[in-house]
Amino acid sequence: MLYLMNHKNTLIAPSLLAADFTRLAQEIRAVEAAGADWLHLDIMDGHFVPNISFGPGIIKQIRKLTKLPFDVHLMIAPVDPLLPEFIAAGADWISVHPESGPHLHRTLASIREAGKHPGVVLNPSTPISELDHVMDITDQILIMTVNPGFGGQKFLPLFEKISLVHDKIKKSGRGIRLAVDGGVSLDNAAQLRAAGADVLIAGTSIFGKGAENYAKTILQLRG
Ligand code: S6P
Ligand code: MG
Repeated sequence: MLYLMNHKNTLIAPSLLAADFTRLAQEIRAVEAAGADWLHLDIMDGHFVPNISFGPGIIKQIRKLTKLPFDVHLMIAPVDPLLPEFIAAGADWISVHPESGPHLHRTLASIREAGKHPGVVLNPSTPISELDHVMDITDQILIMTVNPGFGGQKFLPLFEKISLVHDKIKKSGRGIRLAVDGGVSLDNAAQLRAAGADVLIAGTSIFGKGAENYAKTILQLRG
């Protein structure tokens, strides 16, 4: 996949969780017009994480509203039985936590077999070694800089972990995307980019500022 090898640009993925859900269509169109690269969709089951968000039905409906790639972050367990639903609903990138199923390699392989981009999400306490034997079947590594479950939490400064994963990606020779999620803002974006992050996922720091500021914030996060 040559296009995976050639990226250098930072992508900005607004996390819909922080949008105004009474105006979902307008919010999605507004971040697309403001220059967002992906739309990040957080799926929570109240079991794997202590909160519930939305499911494949909503994804299917909003798929009609935008051409933005859907970056689906699954915080559900067990994750495997519901994968086909998210694939059918229109997910483009699907990232899973190693703790959400018994066979990470098998889960990632099934996402790839469906023609989607598999990703691995590491919680703050999840070791980098979880990536050791799945680098060849991963298109995105997502480092959590909060414990998953809620938007608007305090950023955990895991810059060293991000740099280590960046080195690991370099060694792999594959253009795996390195994403950071949780408390990302203008206060830490430059340092995250310097550590090697090339996808910045941001909820509160984009949607919290009002639609008139979406374009400016996205531009500043991108650096
Ligand atoms: C973690 C959360 C993240 C989301 C989040 C980011 O609980 O579920 O995975 O992507 O919405 O939001 P914020 O406000 O920290 O940028
Ligand atoms: Mg997320």
